[in-house]
Amino acid sequence: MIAFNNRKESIQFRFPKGFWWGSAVSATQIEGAADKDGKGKNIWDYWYEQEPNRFFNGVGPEKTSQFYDRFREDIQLMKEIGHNSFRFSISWSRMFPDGKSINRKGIDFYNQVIDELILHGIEPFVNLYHFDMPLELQKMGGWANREVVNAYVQYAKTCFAQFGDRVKKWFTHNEPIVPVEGGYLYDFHYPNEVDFGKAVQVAYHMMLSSASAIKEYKELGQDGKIGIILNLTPSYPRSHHPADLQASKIADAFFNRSFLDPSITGEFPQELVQILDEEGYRPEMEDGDLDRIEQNTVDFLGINYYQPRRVKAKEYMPNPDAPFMPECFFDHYVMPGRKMNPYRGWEIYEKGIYDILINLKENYGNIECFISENGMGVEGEERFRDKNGTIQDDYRIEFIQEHLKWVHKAIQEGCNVKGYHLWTFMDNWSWTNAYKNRYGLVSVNLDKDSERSIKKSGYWFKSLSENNGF
Ligand code: BGP
Repeated sequence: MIAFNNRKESIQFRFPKGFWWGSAVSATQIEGAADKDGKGKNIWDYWYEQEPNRFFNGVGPEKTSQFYDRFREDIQLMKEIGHNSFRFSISWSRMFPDGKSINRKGIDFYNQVIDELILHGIEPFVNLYHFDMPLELQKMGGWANREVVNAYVQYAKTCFAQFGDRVKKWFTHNEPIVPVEGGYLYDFHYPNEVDFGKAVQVAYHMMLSSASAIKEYKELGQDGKIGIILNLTPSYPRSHHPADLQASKIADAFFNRSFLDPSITGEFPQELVQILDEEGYRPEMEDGDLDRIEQNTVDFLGINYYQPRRVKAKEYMPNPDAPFMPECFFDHYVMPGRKMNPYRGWEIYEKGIYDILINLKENYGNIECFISENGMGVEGEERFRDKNGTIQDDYRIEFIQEHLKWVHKAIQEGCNVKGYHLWTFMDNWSWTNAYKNRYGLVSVNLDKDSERSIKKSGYWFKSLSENNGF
């Protein structure tokens, strides 16, 4: 075991008392047991059956880290690496295999996970939707169909009733913009459509589902909090030229404010509403919807931050025959000299996390928030395993530290940040990328029956949590 000599007096970046240290996962990415104990299929199980070649190395969601069968071992490891909190998602299709009738064994499983976490002094943070639409509901049109909003509300109510006595931190969605982008604009999630109008309808229904679940939660009077988790990609213009500034503002409205504003303020951003109206893409709504959204805003916010978005004004007129897209209003821009993660093609810009927090403080009433995902994916990480079997991931420790410095600065300046969760606890299957990029504090050796071993970053995380800083 690696011991970090992190003496209390040498802590330079100390975080507020009670700071939440932990990590996040999602059901489809870790559970496995895709058809065990009555679980129904979700869109990932189905899409993989249809098109296995779309998945890295042809590996599908059945080959995950086996959390369903090994959760006690994993929770023990969480404890060992200093977690005081942990976010997971509930698999909707494990709870409601056909989208409508309940599976008692699904309830049993999550009860056991929650109890085991609490037994180990780890607070469960529970998310209701992480990209995994039950197949039977997708057959009805998924989020494009308003009836699915009702099914989701039933599912949410069941979860609150079954688990709400012990779970006090709830989230309606993780990164709701991603299924919109992946499923209806850019072809990286099922159902792989490219249809801007449908994308808008899907986004609207997801937002409505979030407000509806919040309403139900509040009516139950359970003494917990409910929020949403958004992937915020701060939008930076290429220059201060008004055309670049305007392009960046529109990108921000599409990709950040579309969910951020209604979730926190109860209102959609005017810039976006105007574009949708002008272009004829206003979604179908019913009377009372906007009131419901306005009256059921979040108690707190989870922020997933990986990389910024760099934007410039459009250089060419969009092709009039091409499908309508957000990119009709801006172009992406590669900033010269930007810092890259050498092991995965994403920009690293640590200050982005600070800019997000300051924006929340200045423009969103300094809402209570925490970093709900941030992390470094590494392709081919096995090559960093030393002769004792430990992955020497110093790059990950540095990545976390550099981001935490900015979080610390934001807190010093009054931002209302309560915690930091890393993506992720252990290496896991990730959507079409399958096992390509490893993110865990704990490695999962797929060649050895998913054997777990704590990485150097895991031991470091323990010292981080114990010292409440570094
Ligand atoms: C976030 C998702 C996670 C996870 C992570 C890493 O957007 O919430 O589910 O996938 O990104 O992404 P990837 O594995 O594609 O590098």
